[in-house]
Amino acid sequence: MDRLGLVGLPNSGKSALFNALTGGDALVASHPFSTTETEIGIASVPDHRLVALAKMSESKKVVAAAFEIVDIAGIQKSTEKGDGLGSRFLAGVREVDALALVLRSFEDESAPGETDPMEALATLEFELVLADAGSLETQLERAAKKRAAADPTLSAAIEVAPKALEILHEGTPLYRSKLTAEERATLRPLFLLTNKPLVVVVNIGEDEIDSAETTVDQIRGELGGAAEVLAVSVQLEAEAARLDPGERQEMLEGLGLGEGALVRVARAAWVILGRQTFLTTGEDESRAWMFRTGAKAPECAGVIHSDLQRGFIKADVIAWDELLELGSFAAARSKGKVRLEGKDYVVQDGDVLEIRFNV
Ligand SMILES: Nc1nc2c(ncn2[C@@H]2O[C@H](COP(=O)(O)OP(=O)(O)OP(=O)(O)O)[C@@H](O)[C@H]2O)c(=O)[nH]1
Ligand SMILES: [Mg+2]
Repeated sequence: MDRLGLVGLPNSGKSALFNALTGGDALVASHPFSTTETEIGIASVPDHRLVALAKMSESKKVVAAAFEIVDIAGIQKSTEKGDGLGSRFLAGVREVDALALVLRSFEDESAPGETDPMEALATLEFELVLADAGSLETQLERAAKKRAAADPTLSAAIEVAPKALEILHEGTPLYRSKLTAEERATLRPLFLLTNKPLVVVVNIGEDEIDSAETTVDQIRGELGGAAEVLAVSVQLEAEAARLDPGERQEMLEGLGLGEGALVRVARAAWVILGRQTFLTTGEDESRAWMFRTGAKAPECAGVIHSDLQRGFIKADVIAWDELLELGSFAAARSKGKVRLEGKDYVVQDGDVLEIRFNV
């Protein structure tokens, strides 16, 4: 399961976003550093394709795609007095798959904090770069001491590391740098924060919904293609998340918030992580599965179970909407609409699969 780590300045709305995404109950409070313990929750992502297929198959169980959300303490400017309580909490997001920077734009006098998203971005990037430079220096020293014992993935990473350190010393996050995709992949075992894919969530006030696109464009312009950027009215979404699904939909639509933050954040995360969805459906269970964009049928079978990858023979494949229109796998088969695909088939987003295997 992919993990998304929330990073932001104090009182930016990280815990409120955490609650909106996970339906959780993290402490949301108007004083800075209200979060002191790293909290992990599961965000189960609504998918209308899955709902329709489950209904078609009268499935007993429905399992949505999910990811883990990690909420940490607010990041403090290290130039300010004290050590910056939040900075050591960055360890809590070292091992996530992607970072979500929460930038506050909403105004609220009772909750002191930075409300200029561009300022917040600059501060956070500075702190992330500082943390990465420190971590990389330590790792390089350690590697120099025991060069002989180094394992090969790590030694490849250590070879690219000086170039990365130079970039960090210039104050540039690695996701903004000219490092190639390959170099970034090589560096992955070093768990650097700015080497992770990035989603930026601008937390807008209820009164800013109409002007949000301007702010989003500004951030996008600043970051170029380095991140997925979206605006979320976190407070409203957190309130909506407490309702049951029907009422939530009604509230979101009433406010013009469409599918809601969860679906939008999930989509942004999956774009930046290179993930797509395939589905399985039957009487027992309908389920959405995440797979690596570009993966072939056996790799996708392996997402379900390693036996299915090992013993992979063929996959029965049909697009979800086509299947829905035909009403069942049996009907689709009798009309010759189910394709029998082999091990070189590149699975598409929204494919429904039945794996034939033999172990
Ligand atoms: N008006 C408004 N208030 C918000 C919004 N999101 C969060 N808040 C308020 O801002 C305050 C801080 O929210 P939290 O979610 O606790 O912020 P945080 O980033 O987790 O803060 P720390 O854990 O202290 O770093 C709370 O009083 C929230 O009610 C929003 O979208 N609009
Ligand atoms: Mg918090």
